[in-house]
Amino acid sequence: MSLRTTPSVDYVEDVSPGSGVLPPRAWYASSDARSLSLNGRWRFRLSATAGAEDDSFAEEGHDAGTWAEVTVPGHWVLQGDGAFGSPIYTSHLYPFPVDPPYVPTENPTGDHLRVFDLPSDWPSDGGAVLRFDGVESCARVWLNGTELGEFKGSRLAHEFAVGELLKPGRNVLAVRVHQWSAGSYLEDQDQWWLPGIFRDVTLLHRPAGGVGDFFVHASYDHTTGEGTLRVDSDVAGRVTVPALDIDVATGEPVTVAVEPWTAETPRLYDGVLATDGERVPLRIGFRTVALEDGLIKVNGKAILFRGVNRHEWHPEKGRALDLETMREDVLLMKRHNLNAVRTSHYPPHPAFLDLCDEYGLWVIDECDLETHGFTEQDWRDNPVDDDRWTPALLDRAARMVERDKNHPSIVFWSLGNEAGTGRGLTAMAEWIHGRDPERLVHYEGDWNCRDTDVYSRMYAFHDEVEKIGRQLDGGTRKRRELPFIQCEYAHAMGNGPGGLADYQELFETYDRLQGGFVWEWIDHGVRHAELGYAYGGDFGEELHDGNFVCDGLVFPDRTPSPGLIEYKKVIEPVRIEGDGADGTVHVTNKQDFADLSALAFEWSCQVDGETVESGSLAVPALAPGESAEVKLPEPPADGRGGERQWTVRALLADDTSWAAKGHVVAWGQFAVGARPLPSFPATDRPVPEGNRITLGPARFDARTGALLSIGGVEVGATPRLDVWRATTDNDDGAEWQTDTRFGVLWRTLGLHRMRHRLVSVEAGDDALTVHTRVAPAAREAGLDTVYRWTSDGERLRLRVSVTPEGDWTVPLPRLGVRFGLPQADVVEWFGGGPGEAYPDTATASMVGRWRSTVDGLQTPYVRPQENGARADVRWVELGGLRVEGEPEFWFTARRWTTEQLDAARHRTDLTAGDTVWVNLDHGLHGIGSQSCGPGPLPQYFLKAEPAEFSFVFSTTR
Ligand code: IPT
Repeated sequence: MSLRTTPSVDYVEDVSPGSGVLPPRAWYASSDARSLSLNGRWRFRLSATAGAEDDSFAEEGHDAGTWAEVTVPGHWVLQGDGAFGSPIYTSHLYPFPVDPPYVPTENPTGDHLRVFDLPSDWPSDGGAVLRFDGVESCARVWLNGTELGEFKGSRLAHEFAVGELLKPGRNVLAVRVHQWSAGSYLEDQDQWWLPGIFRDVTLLHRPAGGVGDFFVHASYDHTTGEGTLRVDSDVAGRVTVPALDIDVATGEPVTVAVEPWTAETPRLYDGVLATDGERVPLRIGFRTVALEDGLIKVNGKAILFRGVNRHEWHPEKGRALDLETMREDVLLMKRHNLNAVRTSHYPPHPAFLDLCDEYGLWVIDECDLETHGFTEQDWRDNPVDDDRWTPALLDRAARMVERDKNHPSIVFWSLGNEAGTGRGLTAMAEWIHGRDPERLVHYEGDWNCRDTDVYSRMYAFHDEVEKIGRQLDGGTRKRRELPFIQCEYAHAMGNGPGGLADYQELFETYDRLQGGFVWEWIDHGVRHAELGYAYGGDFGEELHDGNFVCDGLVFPDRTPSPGLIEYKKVIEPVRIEGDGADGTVHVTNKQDFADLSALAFEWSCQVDGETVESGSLAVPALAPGESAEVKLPEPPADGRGGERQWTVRALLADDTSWAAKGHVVAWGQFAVGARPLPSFPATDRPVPEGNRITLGPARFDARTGALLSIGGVEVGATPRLDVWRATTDNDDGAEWQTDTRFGVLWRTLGLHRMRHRLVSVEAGDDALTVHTRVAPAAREAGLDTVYRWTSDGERLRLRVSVTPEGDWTVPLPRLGVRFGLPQADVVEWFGGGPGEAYPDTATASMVGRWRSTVDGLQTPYVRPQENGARADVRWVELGGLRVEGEPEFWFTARRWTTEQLDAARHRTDLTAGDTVWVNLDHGLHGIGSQSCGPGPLPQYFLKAEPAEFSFVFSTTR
């Protein structure tokens, strides 16, 4: 056999999808046909260009003994400790010149070699197929020295027929992978560029008479309660479903009474497709997806997506996910009340879709297609509007649909993401509609809905969404008749997203609004020895988009962020409202299909945040959409004169596949009466003594009015006005945002460098009054601030009065006081918790008694920024002090200053100092989601206006 010695690399820049590959087909695991996983350690050689090495490595007997090794599935840039290059992050810019279909000469190329023994009992009949589930971005393949072909389409399966080439005993599989190819132009998703064989490689025996491709059609007629099953199969055979007594020939429909499949009730029936040579297990879910009355309906009912966009991500393995990680995603989603996933922006590993079928999630399966970088040239030369590329687009559409068509969870096919518009997309939509008329087609870029069955948008502001809900948005006639979803909204970058509850209210008010998918599931931080988690720029990329890649509801290690906790509360499938005064609870089943029989309800009553009584609450098994009023028992007597409140929880009544009995699904809280405010008679008078003033338990500096100590507690830094916060990603906003970005304005105004001018210190009859003016350099605007200290002999009260002076056109980041304590560790408070909350992210903040440590209060955003505030705090104790608020306040404590937090780029930049910095805030500005969406709604602005608030300090030791 002779191999070329001068390698031709033309295929790399060829727009065609590839050659030598088998037609796409359904992805399944056979019951009886043999398979051999070729995952594991492979020999690996990296070259700098596509044609640096000849083909001889693919030849039998090639000595790869000096080569390195990599793990398959995997990305070579995440292996070898940097020896194999490093990841590149760009959001939408191509990291190479836009010169389609050409790619740079510097084209990292990984030669992979795997020698394997064919098991001695490998069947000799039939054929064999070699399957690659995902290779980025272009692969050329040889088996035992014979070239099989080459392909592109990174997150799609590709198979080669290899029966003739397999040998008993030793076989040599050679795969050359190029990081860049013409296909890269179609794969400009907002994520790390990560070359490699990153999904499974499997050798599959194909027995004679075995199953080829098949298509399970399982519909449900909600008017009769019957399902109709028809399995079309390339190779004729029989289909059996024991639980339904079904035993029919392939191609033949059969109708029987069934329980339907929905995301809420994911009933799957086990079946078998048997041909002469093979048996394939089926997991059948009966459901009918339709566009009816301008609504997306499943089984005759309109559904509401409570969704999320999921990229595949693991902080060490990149997009090479194992089954347990996929399951963790699904379990976390179910436990947080999510019911839908958009597989942004490519078909996921097929096992993930099995899990969606099994646990119950609606899926928008998205094609591996994005050409976003062409927006930089007004979409000129966009491959989706260039017939030369259409075969590649159709190949991608077919590879998605054929691979995934047997999943009941998939209700929409999505053409791709951010690819502009063009004939190629239309061709894809036409092909998909023809091949699978039983599902709907999605694509966001098509605002006229020429090719789609839904009007889909991303990051539309609340007011526009409301307009669309009211059908006042105009548009083409076709669009006006379609339902609306936000395929992306609520950008979860850093602290946030804010405004979720406001969106949900709209979704639940207008029928046309069928929900949305938060952007996005997980922060794509890369585990890094020095930085903790790396983001764009940390690998020295010449072009990058920084931490825009860390915008998930879970941190890189999948710990839920406060955003996920908030989302869980906002999308509760049961709404629990109530009137604490008259003891009525109003329960509504917000689900589309399931009644409430899976849930048990519990009430508890708290006095000052401590539960004093609890019991179970009988709530009828309400049907979807139904509500009921339920009476609470008499509240416990108001003996202590404390603050009384009810908490009602909905818990899983039994274990489910995704959470254990007792898991809290939803809750509501309602006050029995108003909070009694602390009474505080100012009985003591300030006593000046040299350079000190004593007032009750406190000592002050007579010259500056600074608080020095309260009782035995030294105060490291006196409470003084603070308006600054380490701007969040949402404060800073995206550069292309046209609305005001307050994070930028605040800094321009100088709110991060306020100066405090002491006007006077006055020891009066019953108060020590310190008058200051707080303002930044170069500006006339300032805040006249008066601190009035009084004491009742044991405690100390601070009243802060703030009057803005000059022209304040911007809201304030925060308004409160900051002080320092030399030591504090354990923190206890009565107020909102357990997690952080801000004005427009506070739905999940539950009023109660909470305990944490100062370190435990920090939210580990990958790029450090304002975090960790607790809402509605009545009192807090830490470092020997107790602080009570009049009114309730926002509490934050950290071992570094706001300025240090602001300057940090990674968490590893933050080191604990010897002071615990405490912020007691009267107000905080909202969070919004302007890193890629609207800023906070006006009702969450912290306006610069006159304010007065008080704190009562006492010691706890
Ligand atoms: C939108 C993209 O579809 C998504 O992939 C991601 O980049 C997201 O934004 C931001 O994180 S496109 C947006 C810039 C309008």
